Amino acid sequence: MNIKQIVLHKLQMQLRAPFATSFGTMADKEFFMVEMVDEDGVRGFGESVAFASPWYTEETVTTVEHMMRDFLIPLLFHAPINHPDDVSNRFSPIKRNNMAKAALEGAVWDLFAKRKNLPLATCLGGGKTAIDVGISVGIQPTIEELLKKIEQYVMEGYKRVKLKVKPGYDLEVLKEVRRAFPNLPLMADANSAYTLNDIMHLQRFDDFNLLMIEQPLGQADIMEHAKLQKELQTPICLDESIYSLDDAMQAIELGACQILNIKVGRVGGLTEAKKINDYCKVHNIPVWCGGMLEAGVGRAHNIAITALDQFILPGDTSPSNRYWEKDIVIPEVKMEQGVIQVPTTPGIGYEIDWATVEKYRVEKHIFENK
Ligand code: OSB
Ligand code: MG
Repeated sequence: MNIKQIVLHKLQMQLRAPFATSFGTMADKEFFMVEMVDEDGVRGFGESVAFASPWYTEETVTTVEHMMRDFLIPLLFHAPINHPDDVSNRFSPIKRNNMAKAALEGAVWDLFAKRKNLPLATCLGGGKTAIDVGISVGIQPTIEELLKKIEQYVMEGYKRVKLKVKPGYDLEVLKEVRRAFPNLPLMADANSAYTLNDIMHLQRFDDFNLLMIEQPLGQADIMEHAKLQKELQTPICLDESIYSLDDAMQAIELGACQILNIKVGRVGGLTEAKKINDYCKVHNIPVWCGGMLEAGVGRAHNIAITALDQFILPGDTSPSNRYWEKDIVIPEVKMEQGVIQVPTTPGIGYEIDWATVEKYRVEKHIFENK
């Protein structure tokens, strides 16, 4: 493949409802949709998942733009690409900045799959025809409102509910939710809101039969999670701590987690996500696909990677209408009876809704490979 042109479409979209976590509330999302054109006019699409501010990882929309423009796009233009797996090697002189890398690498994967006339999931080695869907529920103003929301989500068919928790919004909330929904597959995500001083407090989470507790401790930590896991019955799942296969290997070897949340952006792309999938399969570690409140293109990439068989647990990839009034892909991502069908058409399997892209677009940057 010879990449001839890359267009970065910066979009600003409002969430249908604000999303609150242990470190703040998001009401809208600003991000780049990457459009990539090769010498035959085939087009691939990617999405950068970084937020406007660096509260989840160090990346932001602005750092992603800087990295793509000044370092990563020139590397892609430098020489033809034989296979999407080559992109991560090409990018390896640039340290981290995984979400910027993943946005471009995702577009290369889509382009590659379209050239092969195959679904992206198939190219990645994913054999599932449908994926199980969970939902991540932000922190709510009251427990009553939370219970009402969960009731609605259960009726809509979601197969697993994840609650955002933080000190002061945890045990009481879990107790009430468990009381109302004794058999619901339930988990908690702390986004690093606790420390090792909270061991006794976190042990009380064991009373609620949770599938797992996600990222209770420091966003870069592995050691302390290993210490904590020894004191908990509830499996720990790592999110923020895992940037690469190397991190996953360390965490698993040290016993820092029993489950992994794989986010394609956080680990630097689909190739790295696939490597983590393969390693976890050998080591019997179930994985699932996390979310970054993606628009349709990022959502489609998540669906494709979730088609791999080690993605055993329902993920956070919910349908378009959970987030957006109008998504940027046609058709929108739909859930029926708790599953999303894996597309069978080439590439990401969704078309771009250009009218909607133009409606939300605030900037457009064109890069030509001359
Ligand atoms: O920790 O998984 C997380 C959203 C923003 C930042 C971090 C996280 C989340 C979610 C929601 O939990 C995932 C989604 O629905 O896309
Ligand atoms: Mg998380």
